[in-house]
Amino acid sequence: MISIAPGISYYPGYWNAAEQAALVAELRVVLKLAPLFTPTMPKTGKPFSVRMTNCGMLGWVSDREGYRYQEHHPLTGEPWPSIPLMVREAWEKIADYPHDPEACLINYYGPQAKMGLHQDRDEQDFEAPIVSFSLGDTAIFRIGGTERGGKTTSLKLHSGDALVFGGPARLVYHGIDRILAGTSTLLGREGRVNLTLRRVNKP
Ligand code: MD3
Ligand code: FE
Repeated sequence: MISIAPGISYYPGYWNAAEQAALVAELRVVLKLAPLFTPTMPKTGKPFSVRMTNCGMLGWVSDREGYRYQEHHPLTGEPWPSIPLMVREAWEKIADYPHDPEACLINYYGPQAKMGLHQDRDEQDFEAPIVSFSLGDTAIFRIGGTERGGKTTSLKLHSGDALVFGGPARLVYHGIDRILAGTSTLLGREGRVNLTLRRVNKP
């Protein structure tokens, strides 16, 4: 583990190659039950370049009505599938938080997808950390401070890496500048999957 700033723990290569393949197999089951959807921006309805789905009791969605967590898939109306056991066990190991995650947001980036700098503040509970896992192509991740317009630095996230953002880092600005297409063969196609495990409500 490498501490890259107060509240940010970086675990390069947290999952080995066999574990990454097992995780992808678990995610294929989740994606069959809860297909990727294209979120849209509040008010404007502009589509995100990232496609998403969720597993867990709650899932994050965005549409013209706004950003929110809800119990059902926006297209199928079904409850989200459960979070794979190996992912829940990883949270137990590295989150340093005594309650289970409620949401696991699954982001899929095609080779052209990106995510602008933002804060994650749709949760009620900022005491819990957010844990992220990267799979597939390498991404250029940008991270700033808690104020918009502050200094930022970038970090390459590789397949198998884990990051924990807690305490003073829970409300930092962050985003994905770009995907380095073709840097991994794990997914059997170009692109990147990111999982973020979240606590939404206060325990
Ligand atoms: C720091 N995802 O889903 S993961 C997101 O790679 C999101 O898909 C990016 O930002 C991705 O909201 C970045 C790393 C991450 C996730 C959530 C954080 C860093 C964070 C929340 C607070 C602070
Ligand atoms: Fe985020």
